[in-house]
Amino acid sequence: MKPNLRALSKTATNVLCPLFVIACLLPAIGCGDGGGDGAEDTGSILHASAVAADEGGRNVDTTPDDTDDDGLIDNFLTDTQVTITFTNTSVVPEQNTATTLRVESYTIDYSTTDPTAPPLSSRTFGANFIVEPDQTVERGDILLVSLATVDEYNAGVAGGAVPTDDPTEYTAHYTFHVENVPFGESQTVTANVAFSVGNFLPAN
Ligand SMILES: [Ca+2]
Ligand SMILES: [Ca+2]
Repeated sequence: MKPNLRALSKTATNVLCPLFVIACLLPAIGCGDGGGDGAEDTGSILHASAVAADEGGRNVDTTPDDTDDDGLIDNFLTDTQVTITFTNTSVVPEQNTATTLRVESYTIDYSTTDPTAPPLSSRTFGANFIVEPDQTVERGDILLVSLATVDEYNAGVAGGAVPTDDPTEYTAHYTFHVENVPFGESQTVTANVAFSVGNFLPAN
């Protein structure tokens, strides 16, 4: 059964429009706490933050390894993922203004403070998960560095962009593209995650 979105939207509009009057007053007293652009239009503030890394930080391996010295590679490269929590809260906490949000995609821009390290291209990945009002969702499948980006790094180094420091420190700047489900409005939320790139050996 396909839900009647028009009816749903109309109902939500009827219920929530009075609350938006309150929500729209809020920026004057500073609701822009980095929860995401567009929050004032939807009644929801989405927070995104990376779960703390294990000791040793986030390491992205650039080179497959032969860990037992039998001449055969036994540690292959994989995409590196990061766990990020998303929390959907009301713009006006006392008024329960939050509505259902769907994270649809995310774009990662990479930066490094190492001027000789290879620049890494922005990448956009699809997503499709819901964060209900007052809910926190933990996603362990958010890409941090794909194999394509590792290839780009290796090609850059091979081409002469040799980092000063090994491993090389980068930061992933995330922009999550979010749709407010009942209203069809878009909003974004950002998060930053630091990581290291180098030839690492797998942890035992
Ligand atoms: Ca081996
Ligand atoms: Ca390695």
